[in-house]
Amino acid sequence: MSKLDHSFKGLTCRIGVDTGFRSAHKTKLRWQMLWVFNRTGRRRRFMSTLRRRIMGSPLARLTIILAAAAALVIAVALAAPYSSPQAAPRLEAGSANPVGTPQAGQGDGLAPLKIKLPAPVFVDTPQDNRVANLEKPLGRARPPFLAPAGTYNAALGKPVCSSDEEPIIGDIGMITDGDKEAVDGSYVELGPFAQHVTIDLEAEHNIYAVVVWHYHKQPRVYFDVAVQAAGDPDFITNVRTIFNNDGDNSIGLGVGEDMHYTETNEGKLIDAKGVRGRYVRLYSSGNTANDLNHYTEVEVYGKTVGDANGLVELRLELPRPVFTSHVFDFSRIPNMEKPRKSRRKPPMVPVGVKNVAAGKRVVSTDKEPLVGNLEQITDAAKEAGDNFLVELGGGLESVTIDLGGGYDIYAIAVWRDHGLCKVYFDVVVQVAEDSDFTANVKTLFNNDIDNSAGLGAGKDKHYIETFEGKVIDAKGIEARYVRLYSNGNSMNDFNRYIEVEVYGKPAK
Ligand SMILES: [Ca+2]
Ligand SMILES: [Ca+2]
Ligand SMILES: [Ca+2]
Ligand SMILES: [Ca+2]
Repeated sequence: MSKLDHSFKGLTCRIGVDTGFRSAHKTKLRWQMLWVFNRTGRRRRFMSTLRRRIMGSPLARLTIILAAAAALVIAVALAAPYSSPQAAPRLEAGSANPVGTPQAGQGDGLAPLKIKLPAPVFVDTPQDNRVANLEKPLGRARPPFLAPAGTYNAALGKPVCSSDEEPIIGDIGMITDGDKEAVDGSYVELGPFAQHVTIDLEAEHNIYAVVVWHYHKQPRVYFDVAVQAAGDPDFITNVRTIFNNDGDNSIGLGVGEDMHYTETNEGKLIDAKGVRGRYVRLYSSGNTANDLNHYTEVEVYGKTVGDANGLVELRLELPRPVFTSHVFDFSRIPNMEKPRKSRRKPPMVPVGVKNVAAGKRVVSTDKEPLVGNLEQITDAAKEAGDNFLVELGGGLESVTIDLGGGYDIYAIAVWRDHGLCKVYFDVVVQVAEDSDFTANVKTLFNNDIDNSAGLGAGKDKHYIETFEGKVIDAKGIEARYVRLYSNGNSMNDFNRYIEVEVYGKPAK
């Protein structure tokens, strides 16, 4: 099996978590954490009473130790599975509201964050509760966290750097790759003692929450966890600390007053209260199991702050990535786009730009598609798979979308066939004022380098289909009709579409 095949398998086998039987696991895991927490607290109080008695009566030491052993056995046995949280030890202040809930007076427009949780992993490792200032587990699911509508995970696929540039296990990019399962191959291991990682959101955001999963395969506690946001990569301007449990200021960011907490599949959700920043840095220095530092995933929920021109990053809803082991020598195709390691940087668009192609009428040079029907090109479904495909005949074919009126168009996103790794030929995208493409015709993209389609020789590059689609920057051009051409692909002569989106605003 090639290395590529192996990584494909690794990625695909993790898709589709969170199925039914796991909800019982979650309940059991929560219950177990709370029970262990309560039990440890009782034992701690008992032991301190015991010590006082031993100090007062040294001659009775042996008797007391024997009695203590018996009492401990009884105490453990009495800590019944459903012992109530009220019976818990003293460490409850401060953890009563571990989830940052919305501040009163933020008004309408709040919505619960949709945080997709990884599968809980059950390992019978007892939780180490000797950690000072440890947050009490909730014993139930974390309540929803409300944030302004339209808040999204701005960290997904964004670049990360680290104080340890050569991790012991994994690579730094895994911190924002969307995979948060507690399995080998899904976490990064950084060197010992204090280390930090910095995520570049690539634009200023109002940050409402940071969710971090260090390593949730065991109920560990990480030390000196601190999270900061800043306007610059060196953390000099506008630095804000949004979490800090470094109680003795050993990492030097100030004495942290937040509590230690135990890793779970829910991750740690930190209320960032809308703080503004482009860079988010996370510190830690070892954990209850070892001196090393781990990250499985970090999510930063926020919204972009418009730039000086009031522009924001275009937000696309991406379909699920699907990988195939189809092997093709793309170096044989001329003028190929260089594959990107990180996700594509989206174009900047005015606030309020929407997909104006959704549900709009589509016509084609091939009136009877081989697979599917033309409406599916604008039906908003864009997952990979036969049910979502429209396949047109062989050779040069085009589809035309009528937006139903004039729009200022800022971007066009095209998913042809991202379930298979292939390259389409003679991809041309045009817009026009009329359906015959005679008035105000503008070519926005053209990779027909030999002008075989007759629309002029194009200079744009060939690209491989992926779940990210192809996004073409249209810079606010006014038009009513959008036409897309293609002429077969690297596998066969047919022309496929899964979805086309046109981002715009009604023209004034
Ligand atoms: Ca990850
Ligand atoms: Ca410390
Ligand atoms: Ca051509
Ligand atoms: Ca579709």
